[in-house]
Amino acid sequence: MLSLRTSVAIVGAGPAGLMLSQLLSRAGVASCVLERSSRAHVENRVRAGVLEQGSVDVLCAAGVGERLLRERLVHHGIELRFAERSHRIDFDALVPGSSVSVYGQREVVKDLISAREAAGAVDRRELLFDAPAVSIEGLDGPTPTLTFTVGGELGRVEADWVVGCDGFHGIARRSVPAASQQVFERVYPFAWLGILAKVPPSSRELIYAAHERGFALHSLRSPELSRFYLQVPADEDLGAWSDERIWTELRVRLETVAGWQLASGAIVERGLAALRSFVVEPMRHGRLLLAGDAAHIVPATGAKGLNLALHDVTLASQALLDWYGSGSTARLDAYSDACLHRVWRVQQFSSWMTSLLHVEPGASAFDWRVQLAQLDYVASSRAASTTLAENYVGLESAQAAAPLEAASARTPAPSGVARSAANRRK
Ligand code: FAS
Ligand code: PHB
Repeated sequence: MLSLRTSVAIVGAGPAGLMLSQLLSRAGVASCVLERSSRAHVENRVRAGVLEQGSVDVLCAAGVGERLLRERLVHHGIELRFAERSHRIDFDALVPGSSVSVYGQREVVKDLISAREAAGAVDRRELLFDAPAVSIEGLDGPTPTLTFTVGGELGRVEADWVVGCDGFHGIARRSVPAASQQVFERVYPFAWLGILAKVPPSSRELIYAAHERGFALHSLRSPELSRFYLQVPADEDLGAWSDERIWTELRVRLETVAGWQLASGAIVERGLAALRSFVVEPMRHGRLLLAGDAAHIVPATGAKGLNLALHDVTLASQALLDWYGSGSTARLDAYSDACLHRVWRVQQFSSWMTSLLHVEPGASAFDWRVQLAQLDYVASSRAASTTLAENYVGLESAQAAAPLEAASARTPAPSGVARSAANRRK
């Protein structure tokens, strides 16, 4: 039996778990990360691609921003494509000073693992791969304990705190009695077929295309690598999609404006991803905090999953560092509500963007016309475009770009409304 003792035991070495261990380590608080998969598997998982400025800022502040700042692609807009038209959502015009960064999630993970390794975490068994956590006990007491397996051996970690960063299929959320949790879920009646292709992008910015046959997304990773997604039925068989069929369908859904052509190339990775909205409340139980996909899933349409995960662990690290520093539990007590406030904002945006761009199975001709009318409104109304832009770049980034007090000074709330609301509360 391998016995370890640490301050914070972290389940999962995805971006959330790795980032949390990096933030704690830089502040002198020890952690132990247990990861069920191999390092190679974790480093090669192709997933998210878009970082909000707030995420870039926290990665830089955590000392893992050097390659990110060197290799990222800064984007100042996205394109909506529908009804044989293209409309650019211009972040600079709508949310002055805002942008997003295209930088693959697996690059973020590689940077974080490199930083943890350089700090000696792997040598000191503070980051263990091929080490699945199998149980979590004692969450209501001062010393929760994890058991795990590594190299065919059983191990246990004693800690002050456990943070479940083990994703949607992890054990942390399931270690809490169901009666103590409330689950909110929507499974969408379609999925995404995603490919990574060795072909220069055919567009400088991301193209979100709404088409009667289904949604398509042209994203990218570098000047040589493009990322694409196709809406497919929820129970689709990946084997039914040859390379040729994938490129043909991408062309049908993306080549809808005069003069624009899609370049194709070798597909180096492909996969199916279900689309789901999921939230578990609360995100804390005694000495267990939940963070990232372990607590919430958003449909990838809004490019938010990774950004939400990094936001959660930033709050978790601040809360834990307060406790270790002064014994204060204020941020720990507020952790769940603080995370959930942003989680639900992002849930609303991601589900709205998903319904805006995808075709529900069985949708009627009327439904499609209504959807086109909404797309046309978003494309032509400054207010609607601004709503999309400020949520897409991330509200903190939007507020950082235009401080709220400046905005409210320009448009003071009508006193009548404020008064009547106050009256209603009496
Ligand atoms: P993760 O799921 O990334 O990491 C959890 C880790 O915990 C994994 O490494 C897992 O192996 C480990 N683990 C699980 N159980 C364990 C146990 N018992 N013991 C030890 N370790 C355990 N988001 C976007 O913004 N854009 C996208 O395009 C996008 N595409 C996606 C495609 C797919 C197929 C999936 C599944 C998700 C996608 N996401 C996307 C969302 C994704 O990026 C997540 O939001 C992000 O990975 C969240 O990070 P973590 O919370 O760290 O969870
Ligand atoms: C990606 O590049 O993987 C990506 C980009 C934007 C999204 C979803 C995925 O909305």
